[in-house]
Amino acid sequence: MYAQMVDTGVRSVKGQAEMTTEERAFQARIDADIRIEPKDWMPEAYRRTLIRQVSQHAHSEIVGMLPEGNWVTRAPSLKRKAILMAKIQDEAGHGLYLYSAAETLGITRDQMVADLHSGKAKYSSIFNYPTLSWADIGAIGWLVDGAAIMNQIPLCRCSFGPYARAMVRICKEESFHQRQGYDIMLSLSRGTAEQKAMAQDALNRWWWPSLMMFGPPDAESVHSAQSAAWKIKILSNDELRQRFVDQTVPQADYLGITMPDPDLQWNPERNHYEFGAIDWSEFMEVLKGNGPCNRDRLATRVKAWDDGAWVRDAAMAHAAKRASRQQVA
Ligand code: BYC
Repeated sequence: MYAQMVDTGVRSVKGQAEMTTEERAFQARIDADIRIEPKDWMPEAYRRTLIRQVSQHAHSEIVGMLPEGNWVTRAPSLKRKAILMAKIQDEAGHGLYLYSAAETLGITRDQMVADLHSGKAKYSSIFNYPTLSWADIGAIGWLVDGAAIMNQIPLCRCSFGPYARAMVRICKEESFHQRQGYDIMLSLSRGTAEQKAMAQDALNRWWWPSLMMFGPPDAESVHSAQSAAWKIKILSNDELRQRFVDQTVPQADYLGITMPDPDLQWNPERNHYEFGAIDWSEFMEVLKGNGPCNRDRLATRVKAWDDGAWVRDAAMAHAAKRASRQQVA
């Protein structure tokens, strides 16, 4: 169902018999856990898959600043405001490392930005939901950064060197983000009845979209098989989602708030939490641009880019002037 609705891209895994000599040698390096570096030969589809994933990851970091930016001026204390600003700046940094990693694959930053602005390139579905209360900032740190870490720790071992190395620092910073979110949720859930209700309401709205962050079910994931063979993906969408649920449910219990899932239950035989059905039609709508905030997020990014044109022009003029002075000298 899902596969028919999206741009299919790379789907099946090439067998050894279909590979060229170069492709076989490349796959042997991957199988031996030898990192691929930008100047190494790589199949065109490997390059394209990485450009797609890394640039979309970078866009997610950049667009991800917007829902949180909405609360900087309304943070409940100076300390919370300083922490939130530091977190948002970290996200900008993550976007920049990731754009740089993608550039090593032969795409320009201007092209990546143009693809985001035209709607050709995706960013994480999660950032198309609104932040309605301060508790949402807690829920984003706890759940969204928690899901991001779950996905990104394995990426530190992915086959493409620049992406794997960028992930190491990003994961360290994300774990501070997750802790700050959980700390907000802890304060609210230890607070007044009204504050606890805010924490519960935020969990109710962010839980299911957080589970969708891991992507479609494995059986319907267009890119998974080839990305796993190339070790771009180390764990599958469903494996990561299950790990996230298993890690997060006890954290909700500790907060004294309840997951909005009547089917959630511990299965001692599987040693996992079973959870209810995810509404994949909602996910598809968000991917198609029809989430609650898609249009607003994109319009805000495009405006920021247009408003910043004079800064880019000034930097280019300055660089050109310096270069011509150096030539004269
Ligand atoms: N949202 O075959 P599949 C963060 C797309 S934010 C939107 O499974 P793949 C943070 C997918 O792109 C987290 N689109 O794909 C920042 C593909 O469409 P295209 C960002 C999604 O790539 C600030 C199609 O569905 N993290 O860190 O093998 C504050 C088929 O899916 C989503 C990353 O980007 C989605 N949720 O697997 C706080 C991690 N899911 O491209 C936190 C790196 C799927 O063919 N990315 N799609 O048009 C990945 O690990 C993988 O790309 C995914 C998807 C697991 C997301």
